[in-house]
Amino acid sequence: VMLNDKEYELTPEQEEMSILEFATIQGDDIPSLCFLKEAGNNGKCGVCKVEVEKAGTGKVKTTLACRMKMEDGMSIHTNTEKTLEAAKKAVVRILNKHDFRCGKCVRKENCELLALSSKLRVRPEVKYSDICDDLEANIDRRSMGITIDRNKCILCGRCEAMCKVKTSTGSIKLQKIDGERKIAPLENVCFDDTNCVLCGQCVNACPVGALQETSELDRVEAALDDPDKHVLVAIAPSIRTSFGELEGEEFGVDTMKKVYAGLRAAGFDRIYDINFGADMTIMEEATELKDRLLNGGVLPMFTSCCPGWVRLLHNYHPECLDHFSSAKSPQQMFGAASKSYYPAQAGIDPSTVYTVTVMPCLAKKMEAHIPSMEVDGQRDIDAVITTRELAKLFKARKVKWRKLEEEEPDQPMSEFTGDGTGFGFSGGVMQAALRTAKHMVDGGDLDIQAIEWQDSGIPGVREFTAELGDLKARIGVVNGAVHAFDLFESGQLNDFAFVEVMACEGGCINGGGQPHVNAHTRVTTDFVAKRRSVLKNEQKESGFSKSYENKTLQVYYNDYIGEPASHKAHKYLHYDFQT
Ligand code: HC0
Ligand code: SF4
Ligand code: SF4
Repeated sequence: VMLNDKEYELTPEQEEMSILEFATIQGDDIPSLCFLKEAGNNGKCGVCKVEVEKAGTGKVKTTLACRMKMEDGMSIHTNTEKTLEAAKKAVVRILNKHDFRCGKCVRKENCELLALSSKLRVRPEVKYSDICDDLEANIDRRSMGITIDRNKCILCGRCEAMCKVKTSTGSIKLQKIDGERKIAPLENVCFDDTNCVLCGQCVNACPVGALQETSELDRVEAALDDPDKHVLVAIAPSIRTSFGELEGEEFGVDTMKKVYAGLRAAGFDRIYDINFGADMTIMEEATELKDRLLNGGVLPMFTSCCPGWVRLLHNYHPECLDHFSSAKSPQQMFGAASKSYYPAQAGIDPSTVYTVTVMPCLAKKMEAHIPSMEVDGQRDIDAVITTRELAKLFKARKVKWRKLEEEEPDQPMSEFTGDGTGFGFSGGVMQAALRTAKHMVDGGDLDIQAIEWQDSGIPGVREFTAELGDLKARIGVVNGAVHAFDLFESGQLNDFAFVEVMACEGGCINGGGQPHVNAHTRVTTDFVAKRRSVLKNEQKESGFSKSYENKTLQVYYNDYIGEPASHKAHKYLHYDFQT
């Protein structure tokens, strides 16, 4: 085939591709706003016009690049006067219905519509205030996790497609509401009252500022400005590997120590790391697994640290709630310790402590809001901001990324192991829990590098057989919400002893609060693998250290909690996920 007068030989795989996808892989930037390969979305925006001459026809046709498949002998031109005019026209049509005031928009740094409008040098012909006099009526702020601003929505369908493909819940849809096509949660009720898992993958798919997290930045800023509050912050395992993307770094840069420095510069009183909480979760979860295996408890045990997965099970399989580990997630365990152990050590009044987490996740906002996630009247967590919100906080507080030097976090709640770090990617929680469980059962060591994962035959589910004492346990790792349904449909659920589920494909490194990756880069770069490599590297640098080796955590148990699963541990570190 010829693409812009350059010749290419099509591989069998490329013969199945659309012109748009093929050209994108060759580095050609055909403009488009609705194309999202991984969700199979295309054909809605009308921007990607190209000129094509099929072999032997002698006729040049203008067509949508996303809708036509590659064919031997084709000649394609993506950059002609005609295609440019068609793209401009289509973009102006979209801009005419779009609130094109970018200055205050959450996506101004990386909006795909703004980038394309600048590239094509087009502007709307209509003033948005002439067609809409009540902006607020178009904003849906009901959900704890997701806010919809329909003034920005371009009806590209990417969110709907992403939700369907990645979760199969179909929780967000283009629907006729009051005679107009609008994007909304199913039946236009609040997301939190639907089967939506609040994973936020729809938000990640949005090319503009129409879908966003429900922000808690105002509350965090108010706490920082309140002299009577002692404000703690802790970052999730997967913030260190993605935050740089928002400050102009490449994918896969480890920014952990600069993030600590930035948080200190932003005015937080204490800087901690949720990886410590991850080690806490492992101590409790492994103890519970051992107990269930040896004493005939409910199996398989399910991980309970991903609130997207927790919602999914509540909504679709409430009969299985007793499979959840009762261990709180690292976020909530850390929070409970920050309101009990920390004030006791520091000699301060727990009611003055305000605990903020930085999470790659929208469901974590919901988890922190669960009314009973508190101990002795102290909320475990007071506010949750996403990776993206952290970048906005740094801007608001005039923290200059380029000027930051690496700094260390505060102690005692920041020592962590390689196992804690692994929580950020799919499979990491499982490996960590099994290593500690094995140590507890037979004193042995599980070499996580030597684990040979097998394809279970169930889509998106990996497995291996772990040996714990005399027991052989079938272990499953479910990579993405949609595959949790595959596991249930397989009829094999009860053959497993322990199952990890992360709602987002790849785990939290690809969570719904992470930096946006545009549709083009999603085709050309395996950004999830690059983010994962940072965490794997940290694990290696730690010597693959294990949760039960965390010295500070041992002190916490010795001085404060007693044993894992003790009465006190249950009070602070466990939760009844069946409620
Ligand atoms: Fe995750 Fe977590 S690993 S869910 O992805 O378990 O959000 O990064 O913080 O809590 O540790 C998210 C990430 C966390 C928690 C941890 C777990
Ligand atoms: Fe679907 Fe997840 Fe978005 Fe809910 S948060 S609408 S489940 S993609
Ligand atoms: Fe949140 Fe991580 Fe679960 Fe995604 S995988 S919903 S980011 S906890």
